[in-house]
Formats: sequence, structure tokens, C-alpha cells
Amino acid sequence: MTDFFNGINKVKYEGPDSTNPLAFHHYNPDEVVMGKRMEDHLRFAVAYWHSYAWEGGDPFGGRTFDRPWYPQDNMANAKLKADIAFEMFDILDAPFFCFHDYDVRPEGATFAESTKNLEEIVDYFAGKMESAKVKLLWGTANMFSERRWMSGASTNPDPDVFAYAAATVKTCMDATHKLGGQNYVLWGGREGYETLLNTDMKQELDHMGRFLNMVVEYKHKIGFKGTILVEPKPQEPSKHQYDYDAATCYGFLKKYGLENEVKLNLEQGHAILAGHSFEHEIATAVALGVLGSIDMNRNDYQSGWDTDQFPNNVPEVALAYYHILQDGGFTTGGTNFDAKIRRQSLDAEDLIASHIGGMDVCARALKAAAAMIEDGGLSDALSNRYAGWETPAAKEMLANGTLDSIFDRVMSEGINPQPKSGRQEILENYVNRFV
Ligand code: XUL
Ligand code: CO
Repeated sequence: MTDFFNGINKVKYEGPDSTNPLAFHHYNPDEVVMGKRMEDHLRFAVAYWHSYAWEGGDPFGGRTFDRPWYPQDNMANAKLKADIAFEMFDILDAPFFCFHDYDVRPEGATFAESTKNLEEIVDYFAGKMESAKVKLLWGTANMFSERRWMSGASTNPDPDVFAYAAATVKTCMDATHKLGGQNYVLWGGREGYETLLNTDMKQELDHMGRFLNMVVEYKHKIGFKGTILVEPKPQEPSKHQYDYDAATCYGFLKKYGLENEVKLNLEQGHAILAGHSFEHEIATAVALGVLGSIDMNRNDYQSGWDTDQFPNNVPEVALAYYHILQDGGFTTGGTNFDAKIRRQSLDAEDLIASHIGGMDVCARALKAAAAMIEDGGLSDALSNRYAGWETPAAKEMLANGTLDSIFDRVMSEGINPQPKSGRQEILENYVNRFV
């Protein structure tokens, strides 16, 4: 036991009336919602990068945090960081965590040294996971921070960078597989461009498609049973990223023959950056059959950049879970807090409180979503709105109609559509009863 979280006990559910800031007020893992334990619905994960690797810097200033595992450039501190991370997973009773290679091991002078460092840490994690409750939701490779990635990873004009990226992903998939990870994520941090003046977009997209096919081939080769997930984001760090949003990613997967092999990891803040709502992105993925997992956070609606704050808006999150539950809920996916405390939140207690808040917001949202589904008001409204399509004439038109035959029917039956209210405010008022 380290003394980092001294005085902070395992967080317990104490109910909405408790005034204890370090208790759960709404997240009650064992509470059954729509026939399933809350913990099994939400499948929360702690993100290693934000909670332990990020040092509190912003574009105007460097590190604000003081952590016993700094500097993060040696194996002894990487192990201390792991000790403290696993203590936090236990305090929160977190069922999952997620990591990049770069978060957990020091960068070596060579690829071989970085790989050796990663393997040593993976063994260290595996030892801890034998007795810990926490499991790995997903692993991933950081192919955006080091200088070599500045012009992209698989989309880099330099084939040596493509090779370095392929070798890196192999090591991270091996690590994920070894730790029993349930998914493997690819977020295209710099898979995009700064200017079209120096970019052959077609060639870069073809390389990215070939790369993702290699990932899928390797998954099958090693017998990894988890899901491969791509994470959309429209920009930042690149000016334009190829995996812009859910719809763009689906088009990409289709073009490169991967729509049945790869699903999406959707992030709230990325949806906002793309000019969408989170539920839009989730509903799009559900409609296309590629919803995999979510990165839960919130973006500042004024600043226009990816602020990765913990969620605090129950009505918004409720609509997100509504669509997830309507899709049948998560299978291998879960709710990863891709969220960081503010750089002025210096204390160990802030790390715990932020996750408690996020988990409570999601729990309230899940309960509201389930209540709306059990009540059936929204699905009844949808059925009514589309009821005309249940008639034999409408079904026949869709199945066998041609412009000619439909023209004849409109003429002979004198079809003259009568507009009906979309009842938006009534539906918004309905949702408001549950949130
Ligand atoms: C960056 C982001 C990443 C991915 C994993 O915006 O969301 O943390 O989730 O690489
Ligand atoms: Co993310």
C-alpha cells in the first residue's frame, strides 16, 4: 500500500440523501435496472492517461500536479504509478481500466527498448490483476505524442513511420490480448492533414484502410476475441482527421471491407466537436450496426476545443444511454471516462471525487433512460408517427413500387398528404419528467 490515497476509504453507495462527498449517491452497482445489475450495464473504466500520465499542462503552461511517480521516464516510477492506479481502481471498485502503451511505460531510446518496457509493465499489471477485481476494457497505442508521428502514423508519407506504427500496434494488441482486454481501440490522432497542399488524400486513405485490415488479420491470427474499435474525432490535433464522425467512419469501413469486423468507440466531446450531439453519434452507429463502446466526458460548449471534462449533465447523458439501451446495451463495450480533472484540482481526493461524480451522473442517466423505455412513451410516439408504413399499400410501395406505378396510384387514388404535428415540445416535456 502506498500513502497516496491516505485517509480515503473504499467508496460506498450511501444513497441520494448522504452528504458524504466521497460516497456514491446514485451509482449502486448491485441495483437491478431492466433486469441487469447497474455495474453490468455501465461497465465503467478509468482512463490511465488522464488520471496518471497527464501532468496538468495546457497550451500556455506546463505541469501543475505533483505526483510521487514523476518523472515518468523510468521503470521504477512506472511501477509506482501502477501501484497507485490499482489502489484507485480498488477505492472506486472500478470494473475496468483502459491504457495506451505511452501511459504505462517510459519511452525507450529504441523501438526494442520501448517494447521491453511495455512487456515488463504488462507482466506487472498481470500480476496485480490476478487478485484485483479490475479488468481491461481496452488497450491502444499512442501514435500521436512523439515527434515521429507528427505527419500521421499509418497515413504518414514516410513508409518507415507506417512500419513503426504497424510494429507498435502489434505490441499493443499483444499486451491487450495478454491482459484479457475486451476491445482494442484505434483513435487516429494524427491520421489526417494540416494542409491539402502537401497531402495526397487518396493515397493516405488507402494506406489507412490497408493498415486496419492488417489489424483485423492479426486479431484473428492471435485469436483475440475482443472487438476492434475505431474512435471518430473531426479535428484536434490534426486540422482535419479522416475519422471525422460515425457516418464518415462507416463509409471508410465499407470502402475497405471492414464493416462487419470493426465497430466504433464514440466520445461525447468528439461528437460536440463534429457539430453533433452525443445521441446523434450513438443513434447513427446503432442505425448502421456499429456501436461498440463509449468514451464518456463533456466538452465546454463555448471554448470549441476538446476539454475532456467529467460529465455533469444528466438529461444529455440520459438520451445517450436511451439509445444504447434500445440497442440492447453494451456487449464488449463500456463507459470509459476519457475525462480529466482540471489542472487546478491538485489533490488525490480530486481524482476520486471526479470519478464519483461521473459515475453518479451516468447512474442517474441510466435509470432515467430505463424508466423511459419501461414507460414506452417515446417508442409509442415513434410507432404512431410511422404507423402509415404498417399499411399493406405502403409496404407494397416500398417492396415493389416503381416511380411509374406510384405515379399511377397517386393519380388514381387522388393521394393528397395532410401534414401532422411532430409534437417536439410534447416529447421534450415527456423526457423532462424522467430526468
Ligand atoms: C483523444 C482521445 C483519446 C482516445 C484514445 O481525444 O479521445 O484519448 O480515446 O487514444
Ligand atoms: Co477518447
